[in-house]
Amino acid sequence: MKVLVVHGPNLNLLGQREPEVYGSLTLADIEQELSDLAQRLEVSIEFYQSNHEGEIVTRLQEADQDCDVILINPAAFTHTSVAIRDALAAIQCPAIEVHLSNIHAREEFRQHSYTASVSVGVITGFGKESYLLGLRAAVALVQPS
Ligand code: CA2
Repeated sequence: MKVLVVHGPNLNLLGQREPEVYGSLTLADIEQELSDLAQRLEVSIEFYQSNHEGEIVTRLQEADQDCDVILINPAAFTHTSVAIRDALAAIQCPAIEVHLSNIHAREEFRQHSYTASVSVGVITGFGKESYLLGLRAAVALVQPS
């Protein structure tokens, strides 16, 4: 079983600015924790980060061929991207949406997600734990006990 983790724009800056909102861990720190958990759960995991909407659309289309489940933090594209929504809707591979912050407790423009309704579910507001819970949810989805 293979999980693809997709990080949207500016998440490569994690840990460098706005630690009060997004925590002080870097993206590499979060990926290390996800890799450790994936090893314990005996699943393979791959990471992809892009600041470009079209590149994310292309990677999602490719994921349909090489992955079983997607964990995605579309970042700002959550609130703007019909293209990423359409890509998630077009592929067979299920997706779980995650956010570090609680998007429903923030500015009004962050409270709507274009991608939530084409995802299996959304985990938002638990910092790095959103990703770790998302990975557990992804494994449970594909390998129900
Ligand atoms: O809470 C989340 O995970 C978000 O997806 C993060 C996005 C934001 O646009 C969403 O509304 C919620 C922002 C990711 C970029 O994070 C930064 C990290 C360091 C410095 C500046 C931005």
